[in-house]
Amino acid sequence: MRALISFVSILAALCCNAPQSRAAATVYEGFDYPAGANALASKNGGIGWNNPWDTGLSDIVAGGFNYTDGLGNQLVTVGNRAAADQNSAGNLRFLSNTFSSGTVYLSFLLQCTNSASNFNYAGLSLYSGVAEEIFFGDINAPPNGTLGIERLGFENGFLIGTDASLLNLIVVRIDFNAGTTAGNEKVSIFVDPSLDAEPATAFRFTDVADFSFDRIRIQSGRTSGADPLEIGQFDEIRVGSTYADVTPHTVPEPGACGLAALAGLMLWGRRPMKATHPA
Ligand SMILES: [Ca+2]
Ligand SMILES: [Ca+2]
Ligand SMILES: [Ca+2]
Ligand SMILES: [Ca+2]
Repeated sequence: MRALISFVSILAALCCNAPQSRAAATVYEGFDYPAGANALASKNGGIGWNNPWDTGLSDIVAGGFNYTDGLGNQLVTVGNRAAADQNSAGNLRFLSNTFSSGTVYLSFLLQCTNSASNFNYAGLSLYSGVAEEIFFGDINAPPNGTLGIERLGFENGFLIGTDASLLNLIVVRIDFNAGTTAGNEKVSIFVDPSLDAEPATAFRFTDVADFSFDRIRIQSGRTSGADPLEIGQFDEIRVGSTYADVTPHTVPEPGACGLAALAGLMLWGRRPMKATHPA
């Protein structure tokens, strides 16, 4: 039976994931750059950006992050990943557009090292010009090591039950001007969601103070010298106008896999039976 299971497992593994056509993100950064220390500075890849990354000190690390959801769907990825590895010396980059109305989706992969310590942080921020407006990641405030959202100058929110030390896919939906106060935003966050459809449940913040954004920053740091530096590793940053825009993926082909497995089982069944008792 163990051999049969192995055989079917191999068949399943041979069934490749099929590409699924998807609407494209309006902003994309897969960090398809050569690995190296402080190597993100001045890089100019991706789409939807107005200029290169600035001269911050983030590294490019060999090997991109990947994400597979519970259904076997795999996020489309390219290239390597970035690591914000020096104290409050991350990288910023302007977008081609200013986002301030309608529904906007943002997705990125994030894994934080040393996240559980007090007063250190790592995350992605949305800026309006020189002003940091909102931060997503591990906030430099308790409960430490939990993913959260910080609207600068306003309240923090925490995504209870999440763990910033793990590799997480974070999908943020911003409904501009849909907050409970006129002009404010409604923000919904999905952590490690299914890629094929927007989940019904989310961490929801229904009255986030009014903001817009035209710039993105990746950064980590600490606010107390007693704490180890937190390192945030980032990959596959996307902005789009639909959930599908920011979750492009390949899907397993159940039809082809099923047929292959069935054919394999039929062949298996034609093997000569082993005697279970001595003749
Ligand atoms: Ca990548
Ligand atoms: Ca560095
Ligand atoms: Ca921390
Ligand atoms: Ca607004």
